[in-house]
Amino acid sequence: MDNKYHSIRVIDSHTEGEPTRLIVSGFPELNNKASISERLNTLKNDHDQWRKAVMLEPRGHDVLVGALLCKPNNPQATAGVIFFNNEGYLGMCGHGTIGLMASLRYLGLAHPGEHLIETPVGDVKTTLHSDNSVSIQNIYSYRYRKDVEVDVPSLGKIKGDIAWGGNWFFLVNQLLGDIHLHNVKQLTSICLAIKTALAEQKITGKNGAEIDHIELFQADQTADSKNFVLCPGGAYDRSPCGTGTSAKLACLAADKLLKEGEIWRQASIIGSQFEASYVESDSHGIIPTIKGTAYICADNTLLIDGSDPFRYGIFSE
Ligand code: PYC
Repeated sequence: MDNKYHSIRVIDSHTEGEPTRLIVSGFPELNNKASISERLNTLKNDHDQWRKAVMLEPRGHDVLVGALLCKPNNPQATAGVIFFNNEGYLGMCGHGTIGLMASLRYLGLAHPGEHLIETPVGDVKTTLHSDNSVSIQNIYSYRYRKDVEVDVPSLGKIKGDIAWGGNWFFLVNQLLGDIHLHNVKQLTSICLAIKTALAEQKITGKNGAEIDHIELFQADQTADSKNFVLCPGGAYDRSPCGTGTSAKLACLAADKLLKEGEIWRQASIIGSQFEASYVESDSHGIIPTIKGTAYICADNTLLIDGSDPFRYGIFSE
């Protein structure tokens, strides 16, 4: 092949409708001795153009979550992973970890059984089941604040809980719009207005962390609840969102509405579902387990032509 092309091998999958692009090779070497969070910082500070090349148009799009396959520090771990999207980096990604496991299985790098995965925010235990479904035992999740009021122009005062499930979420139980695919535009603008108001009113997660995921809920006939999750890049999660479901379980546990070990079925706006449960961790938080299924969509080589003015994607500074 003409050596003006730089090749990046990717495996694309979707987990309950939400896509993950696993980067198998072609990214710059990050120091394998460094922790996964240190490697995330190196990627972000020194090589961010490669994230843009695979996440932004014309090779990517705003719904896609990227997962860079990394050599783990712990020899007992199967892999390390750094998650990102069109906007930047994610601490953890539930649907992405399920997609990662399906892709590792496709590549022959993981067989049914238990696998430890290193992420920038901690280790995640996963189980690859023989029927292709995957369970992930997420990191410590907790509700940080209950019934926080935010004044949202055009909506008025909205109450929500702030919770951590590997990303920061603002969870609104009040029905603000029908959670249905025909209503995505309205739900998106509601969530964007809430996110902007939270930032303007300096309502944050712990230690001033930005709340970058907004989650709305509605009753559902086939599950315990249906959600709509707006992700930081402005796209909605097609899956029920692994970290968002973890944040939901943390709130349910704190309100004593769900017992340890009890199953919670969280549906997404497209009707796909995660099965979730938790074990208590301490008086404040829980360890959630999320189960879902991912399917392989493509085994691709992305080509980056050195003379392409859009080789690092289409973006505005
Ligand atoms: O499944 O945790 C998740 C997730 C985060 C952003 C998109 N999906």
